Amino acid sequence: LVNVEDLTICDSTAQMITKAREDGVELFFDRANAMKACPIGEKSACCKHCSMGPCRMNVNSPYDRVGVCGATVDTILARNFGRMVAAGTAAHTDHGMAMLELFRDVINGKVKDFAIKDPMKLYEVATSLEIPTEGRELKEVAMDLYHELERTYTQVDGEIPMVKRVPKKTLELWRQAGIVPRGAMREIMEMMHRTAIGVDQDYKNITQQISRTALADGWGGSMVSTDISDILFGTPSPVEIEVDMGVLKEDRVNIIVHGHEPILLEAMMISAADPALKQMAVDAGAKGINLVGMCCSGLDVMSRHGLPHAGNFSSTEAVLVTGAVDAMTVDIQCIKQDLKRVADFYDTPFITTNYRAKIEGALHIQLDEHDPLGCTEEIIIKAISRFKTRKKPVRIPRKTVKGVHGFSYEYINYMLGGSFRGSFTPLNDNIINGRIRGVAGVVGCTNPRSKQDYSHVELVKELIRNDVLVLQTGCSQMALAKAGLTGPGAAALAGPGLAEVCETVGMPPILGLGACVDNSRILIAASEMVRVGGLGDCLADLPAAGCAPEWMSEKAIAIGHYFVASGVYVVFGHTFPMTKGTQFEKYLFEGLENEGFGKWAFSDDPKEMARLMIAHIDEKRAALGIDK
Ligand code: NFS
Repeated sequence: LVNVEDLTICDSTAQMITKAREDGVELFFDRANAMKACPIGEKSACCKHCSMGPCRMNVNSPYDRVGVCGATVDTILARNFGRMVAAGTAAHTDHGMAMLELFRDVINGKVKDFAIKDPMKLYEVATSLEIPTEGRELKEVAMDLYHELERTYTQVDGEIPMVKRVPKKTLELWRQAGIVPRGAMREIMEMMHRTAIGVDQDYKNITQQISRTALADGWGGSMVSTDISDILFGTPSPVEIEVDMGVLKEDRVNIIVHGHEPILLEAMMISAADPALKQMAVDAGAKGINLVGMCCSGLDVMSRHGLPHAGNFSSTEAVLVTGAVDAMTVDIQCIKQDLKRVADFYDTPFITTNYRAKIEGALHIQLDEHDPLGCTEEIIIKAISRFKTRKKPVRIPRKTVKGVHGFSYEYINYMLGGSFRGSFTPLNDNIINGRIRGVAGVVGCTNPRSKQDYSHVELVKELIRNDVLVLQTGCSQMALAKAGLTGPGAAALAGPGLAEVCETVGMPPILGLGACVDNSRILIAASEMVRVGGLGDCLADLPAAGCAPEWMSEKAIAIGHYFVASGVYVVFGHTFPMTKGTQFEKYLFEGLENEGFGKWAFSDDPKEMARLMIAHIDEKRAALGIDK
């Protein structure tokens, strides 16, 4: 077995890995080490899209053979990459579509347990899409907005609505390149078609559709999801939050909500506040109901309501090992099948709630958005009864850390501009005068094949030390939160310029924006930096870079590519689905930039990732004539 210190820097997770080993429960860390990655698949050099294969290329000499049909390594790599982007885009857009359907049914009165919580945001989004708002009823504007946003998914020709927010020059480039998304369903369908046997066999042509599909995620499904969630549940603003496994309480009914759509956790919050259920918990001998989020669901809701968060993707099995979880309930995405087995071992009810994501053997209680509380009340009752009959000893790691999260684009605008008029001008000014060197997005998953949280934390520390302002989402944000770097105290680790700006504006150098779909907030912030002026006239001109140092999900590849297609330099860590020395690699890592887009890069060392990102930021500064 691998030493626990080599698996994670999260102390709570380390304690639980050790306990699981003592208890004889296998966690994914140990499976990842026992199951070596396939050396060909790891480089994405095999094709299994028909039954003439599977065909395997030689990763050390990629051009010494072709597949049975004649497919070259470049075709195979591009196909595989395209299908990852299609899957990732499908995940975010399906999530966004579920939010949009909920929005429609809230407007037409079919859903009564939720309401429009942020009408101001509704008007802002409508205005950004040129929907008239003057003197109109909220409901009317909302219905128009629904129909407009539905085009994001169902439109077969034309341009998706959110491209109205894209800086003009960036949009012109997309139009010339033929990559403005028509509608997400069409792009995903075409991506799947073009990567089937005997269709598109020109890696550059495949990449064109990869870009169009990915943009339908970033400027489509993900952005719709963020905006509608804000409208329905409130736009986040900074809130102090407690994170890490110590947020579980031995004397309370602990319920973990894990997944991605905010509906489940929002409904759980309503039910957990129900006096009858609270009384039931007290009658069972508990001090109360303790609702805790994990992964992106948790990030979504903690940013809006200050709910505690227990940890990121690599800790979802580990948290069950505490024995303190009285129910774990999940919806969609990043839910390991193994959670069911681990939950069983610790007598924790494990409940799926979304028909899209059932798990063999797990109890399924469908969350019907027309009666969401029916589902969530049942979950809480199950948790209370488990609390009453807890059999196994409970061992909760003591650690909790406080930090500030919930930096929506709207709040950043307000924070920078002061209370009278929001503006990004101070950010641009501080970039131009060099106090802030540039902006980096550090996002994405954790992966049991790399030391949990380590690269996220080391990379972000290095970036802020070099005066780079860091925006965060997803499991990365939680890595930094657990490391205690999401409070104002982190300014002590920032370079002198960034520290000075942080002090003046009263902001931390690391801004947590929320869940993975909220990477769309980064796109909007970047577009605003272009609009404000002084930093070039398209997204590719900005001194900015992105990184997902420990990624694992296809969703991360879709996100990475929509940033690249938008003009951003993106570094991925730990591994990359690519064969070295191929034309496709050269195209993604260099060629796209020559065509005016961003580009991909890879490194598995956080210091090197930071160096690459800073070098890119400096290059952009030089091109803007603001280097000093
Ligand atoms: Ni993003 Fe969220 Fe985490 Fe990765 Fe999974 S929870 S959507 S995919 S693992 S950051």
